Amino acid sequence: LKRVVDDVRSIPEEKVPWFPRQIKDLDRCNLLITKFDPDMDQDHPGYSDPEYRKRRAFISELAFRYKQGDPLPTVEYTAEEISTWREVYQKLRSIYPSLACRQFLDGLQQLERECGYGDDRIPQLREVSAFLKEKTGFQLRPVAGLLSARDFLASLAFRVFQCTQYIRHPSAPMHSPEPDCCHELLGHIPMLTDKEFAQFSQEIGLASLGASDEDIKKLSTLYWFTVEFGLCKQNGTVKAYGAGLLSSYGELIYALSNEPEYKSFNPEETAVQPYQDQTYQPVYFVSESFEDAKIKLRRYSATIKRPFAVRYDPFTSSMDVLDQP
Ligand code: HBI
Ligand code: FE
Repeated sequence: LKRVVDDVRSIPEEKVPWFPRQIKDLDRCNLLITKFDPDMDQDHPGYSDPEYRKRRAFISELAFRYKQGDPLPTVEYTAEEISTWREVYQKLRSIYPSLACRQFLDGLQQLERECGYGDDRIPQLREVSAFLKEKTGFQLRPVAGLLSARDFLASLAFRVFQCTQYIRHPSAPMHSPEPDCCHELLGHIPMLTDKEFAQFSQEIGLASLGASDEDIKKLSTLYWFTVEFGLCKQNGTVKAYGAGLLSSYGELIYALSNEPEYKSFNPEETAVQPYQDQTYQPVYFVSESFEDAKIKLRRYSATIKRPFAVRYDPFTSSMDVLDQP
């Protein structure tokens, strides 16, 4: 019989890496990877723009100060920021109907009708979070930049999506080396309005809790080739559902151009495929459908060795940790 254990340290196995047990613990899941940020990366389009860097520092501060349960901070975006958003929105919006999957188009349409999405303003995390919570139970929290894979995945287990709130540099509206609000709001959020996809995302998160570094690497690679750059079949044609594609005009067109290599999604193979975070992907994985990807991922997760199982309790927003018989 399974029993709930209070402390994973009581499990007689090698040390289990710390993981959040309550939604409040996500305040500690804040390890940033700074390799692509404008203060560190000489190739970042904002590297030599002190005004941009100052603005970024201001918006980062809102995320650093945020504690679970606080109202989400709002940002008064400048005319220049809104004009960057408009350019990204219009260009991408024009190619979505032919290249994005049905779930994405449905989600975006709902956001346009009911959540103020459009080319004239940047949606606030607060209103988007309230909308998502009603659709799929996902909520947002602000984050200052690219998070470590372990912390990012852990938050998904609680149906929390960590969202950047700054926008890319105006000199490069069609591509950003790091996540920005165009990537989150246009790439990720429409998909997170889909129940099937929300569950898929949470399951990757659940599989990551307390996993070894090696398994985290595999899960983040799986995440990369599905949630970020995934393609799926729909009515006999291939469509995009990955957020990295749906927020990058150039790569979205490239990914569906027949130029790159396509492989069929298979977690064991996908999890060890090396990937590119500097330029377009040379290879994309195509799944038969979401349902298919979810079933395969669930089967894969079951093979990850952990001395315990986790189950999310939505009534208390906490994890039940069960030891294995
Ligand atoms: N951090 N802020 C942020 N946004 C992401 O989309 C994101 C991240 N960290 C890691 C990550 N995505 C994934 O690509 C995997 O490494 C989990
Ligand atoms: Fe992303």
